[in-house]
Amino acid sequence: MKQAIYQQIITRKRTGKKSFAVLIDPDKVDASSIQELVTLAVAANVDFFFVGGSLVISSHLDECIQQIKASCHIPVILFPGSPSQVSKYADALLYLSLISGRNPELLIGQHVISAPFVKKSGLEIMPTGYMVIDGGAPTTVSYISNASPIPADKSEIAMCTAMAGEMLGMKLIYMDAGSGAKRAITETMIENVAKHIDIPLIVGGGITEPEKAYLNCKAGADIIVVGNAIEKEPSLIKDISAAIHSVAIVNAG
Ligand code: 1GP
Repeated sequence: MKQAIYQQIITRKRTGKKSFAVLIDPDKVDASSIQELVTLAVAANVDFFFVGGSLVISSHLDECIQQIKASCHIPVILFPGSPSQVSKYADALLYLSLISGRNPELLIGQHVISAPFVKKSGLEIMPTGYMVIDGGAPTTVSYISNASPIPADKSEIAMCTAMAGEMLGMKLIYMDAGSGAKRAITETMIENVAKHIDIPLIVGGGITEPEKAYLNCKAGADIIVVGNAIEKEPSLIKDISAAIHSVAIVNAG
């Protein structure tokens, strides 16, 4: 099993470095906007591209990833909304199990159906406990999965869910308030979850400002994901990246 990207994530965590992932939804970009994002991301030392969306309607996922790969060395990690969003051109795949929900299809059902296809892709597979947190607006994932998000003020539910995910063998935990969330995840919840797990913690959904990204990292997030805000204002990449990379945690371990 390939592990290069995961090792990179782990090494960054061990050395106290925070990472920035720019989320690209193939439905919302064209060749020229991809080029602009890549140029800005390279200049800002962005660590990863996440590519995917809850509903990828267009069919240019492969082309989108090929274009990114041809223009830079930033690793491309698939963040799929459904099993059809797999592209062999990416570097790795967040193999998501919706552990905050109780829909068996998104916990294991779709994985069973797509397993041979996913394995054949040759991608690095990163088992990820995916937790949707209430962000004040119904998310596509909650609607489609018919699964309610974890209430924003129930840190202990988030903490226990993440701990269970880690003990079940997940390699990453992704806490998501949903794309375009009205309220991003609170630092209280991030801190609570981060304190109780050793695996890297990804946080995203509704982050629109460098300060919020900075505070999320201080609270214990290892990777910050931003999509919507950058779609609206690509130049934000520079400031958000600088804010995230300015957080250096002295790690005794
Ligand atoms: C959504 O976490 C991602 O799944 C990013 O959210 O688009 O709100 O930045 P935004």
